[in-house]
Amino acid sequence: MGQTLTEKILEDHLVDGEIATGEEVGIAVDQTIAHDLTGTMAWLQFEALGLDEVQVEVAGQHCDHQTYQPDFKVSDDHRFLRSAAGTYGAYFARPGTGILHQVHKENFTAPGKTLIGADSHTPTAGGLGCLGIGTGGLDVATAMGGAPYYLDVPEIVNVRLEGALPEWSTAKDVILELLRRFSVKEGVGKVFEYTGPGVETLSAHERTVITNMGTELGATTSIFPTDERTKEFFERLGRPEDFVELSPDPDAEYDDEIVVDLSDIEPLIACPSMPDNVVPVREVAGTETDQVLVGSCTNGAYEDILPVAKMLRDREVAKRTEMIVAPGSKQAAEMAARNGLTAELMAAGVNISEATCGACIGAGHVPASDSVSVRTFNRNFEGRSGMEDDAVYLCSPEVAAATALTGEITDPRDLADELDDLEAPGFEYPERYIGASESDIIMPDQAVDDGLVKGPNIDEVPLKDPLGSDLTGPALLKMPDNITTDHIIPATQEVSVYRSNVPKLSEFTLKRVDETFAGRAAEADGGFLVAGENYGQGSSREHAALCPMYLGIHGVLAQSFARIHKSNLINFGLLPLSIDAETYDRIEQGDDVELVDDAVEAVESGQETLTIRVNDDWEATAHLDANERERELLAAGGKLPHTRREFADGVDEEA
Ligand code: MIC
Ligand code: SF4
Repeated sequence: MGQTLTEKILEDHLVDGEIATGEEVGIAVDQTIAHDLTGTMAWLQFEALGLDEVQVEVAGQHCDHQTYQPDFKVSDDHRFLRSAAGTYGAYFARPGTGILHQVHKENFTAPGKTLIGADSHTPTAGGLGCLGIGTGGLDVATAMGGAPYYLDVPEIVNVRLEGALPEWSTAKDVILELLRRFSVKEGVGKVFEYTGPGVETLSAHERTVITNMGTELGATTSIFPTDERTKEFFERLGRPEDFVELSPDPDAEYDDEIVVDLSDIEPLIACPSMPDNVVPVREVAGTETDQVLVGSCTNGAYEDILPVAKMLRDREVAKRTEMIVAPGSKQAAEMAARNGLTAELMAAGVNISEATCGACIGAGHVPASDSVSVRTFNRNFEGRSGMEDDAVYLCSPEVAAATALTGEITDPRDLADELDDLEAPGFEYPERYIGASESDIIMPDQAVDDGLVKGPNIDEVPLKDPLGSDLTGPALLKMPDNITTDHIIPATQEVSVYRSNVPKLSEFTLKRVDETFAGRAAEADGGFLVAGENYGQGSSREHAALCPMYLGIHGVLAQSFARIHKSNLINFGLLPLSIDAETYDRIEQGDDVELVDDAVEAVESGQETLTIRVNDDWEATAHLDANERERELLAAGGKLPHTRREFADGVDEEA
C-alpha cells in the first residue's frame, strides 16, 4: 500500500513506535523554533534539565511578539533569550526581524524536515513540504536537547483541490472556506494533506497561508507536496539547495477525503468572534470599519503587501478608517521599501508598523470601544485584540484593502465594478528575496554571549510534587465550550510581561472568565476546572497549564480538549479528564468533587474509566485518555520532574 506524504516524513524520522492511526510514535526532530513569549520558559527548562548544548540541526529563537519593548521586563527577556541562544547554540533573530514563522520560512524551512515549534502556527512550514507541529515550550526544550517528539499518529485527511481560484479570490479564502465547513474543532487529531490538480495553481507562499491557518481547524498540522512552484520559491529565496521534491504515493490511502473546487471560492470573511464564523464578504458588506490591519504570520509576507500596495496606488484610505500595515518580517519590510511600495502605502494614508505580531495579541493598535476592526490575521477570539467587547473580522489582504478604501466592509469585486481602473492584483513573486536576515540573524558561531543573563523579573521554573493519591477539592470554575488559551492566560501586553515569572503571571489566570478565580484557587487546597467542548483551543501557550498547576489545580473535567493544551496539561501534571454532556450539565461551580479512585494507582495501572463523587451525593464517570508515557509523566508531577529524575537516574547508574 502506498504512503501519504505525512506517513513518509514520519517514517523517515521514526525512532519509537509504529505508524498506525491513533498510535503514539516518537520522531526525531530536525528543527525547532520559539519566540519571546514561549522561549524564556523553554530555555529556563533547558537549563533546569541540566542540558548544555542544542542537539538539533537548526534551533531558532525569535523576538517577535513584544517588539515595542514596552517595559524593561520585556527587554530583559529579549536579552536573556539572546544569551540563551548564544550559550546553548541556537540562532537568534533580533527583536524586529519579524514573526518567527515568516522569518523561519524565508531562511530555514526545508521540505521533508520535521519542525517542532513553541507556537501553534508552526504548521505554516507545511506549505513548503515540511512537517511543522506546534507544541508547548517544554516539548521544544527537550527536543532541542535531542529527545524525540511524541505524538499520536493523526488521521490523515486528503484535501483534494480542483480547478483554479477566480480573480479576487485568494488562498485566505480557501482556508476560510474550510473553516466555514468544518469549524474550529473538527480538525483535532487530524492532518490536512493537500493533493489534486489545484495544488500546482497555488504558489508556495499561498500554500503557507493555508497551512498557517489550518491551526484554526484544530489540526495537528497541514502539508502540501513540493513541485516546480516550490522549487521556484527556493530559487528566489537564494536557497535552491534546500529544495527536495516530495509527494504522496499515487495509491496512498487516506482516512478521509474532502474536495474543494477552487473555482467556486469567493471572497470570504470570518465575523466576530471565532475564526469559523465565516460568511461571504457580500453578506456583511457596508459594515462601517474603523480600523484595517494587514499583517501577521498568515498574511504579512511581501506577497501580501504587494497586492495591497497595488490597490492603494494613487488612492486614499477612507477618512473614517485607520489602516496599519505590519510586515511579517523585516525582509518583507525592506523589500517593500526598496521597491517603492512603502512610499505608495504611506502616500495613501497607511501607518507602517515595524515587523511584529503586536496587534494580533493586543500589543498595540487596540481597537476603540464599540468599533469594527478588519484584519488579515488568523484569530479573532473575543477580547484578543486588547478590547473586551471587540468586533474583529478576518479576511484576505484584497478584502482589507477594498475595505480601507471605502471605510466599510467591501467585496473587492464590487469595488472593481465601481472603479474603472481597479484591476485584480493577482499573485506576483519578487524577482528575488533580499535583505535583513544576514544582519539581523545571529548564528551560533556569531554569538556575543557566553552565559545566561537574567533580569530581576526572570524567576525559577516551578516544579510540581508527584501526583497524590487522594484528589479532592471544589469545582472552582465552570466554563462553556471553546474556552481559548487567551481566556486562560491572555497574551495582551500587561499580562505577557510576566511570561518568565509564573507566580506573578498566575494572578491573571482565567481572570477574563472570572476575576475572583486566581484568588479563590490560591486559597483552596486544590480543586478542579470544569469546561465544555474543545477546552484550551488556540495557542500553544504552556502557561495556560503551568499557571493552573502553580495555583494547585488537580485537573480539568471537560467534554473535550484541544490537542496542544491537552498535552500541556499532561506535561505539567494536571489530569485531563473527559466527562459526558450529562455530567457537565449536572455539575455546578462550587460543588465538592472527589476522585473516588486512588489517583496514583489509577494513573499508573492504565485505568481509563475513573469515578468522581460530587457533593458526597452522586457519582459520574470520567475518562483518562492517556498512553503509558503520558501516565508516567502525570504520576511524576509532569514532564520536567520526570525528565530530571530520568537524567539523575542515568547519572547514578553510570556512577
Ligand atoms: C498566539 O497567536 O496566540 C500566540 C501568541 O502566537 C501563541 C503563543 C503564545 O501565546 O505564547 C500561539 O499561537 O501559540
Ligand atoms: Fe504572532 Fe499572531 Fe501569528 Fe501568533 S498568530 S505568531 S501572535 S502573528
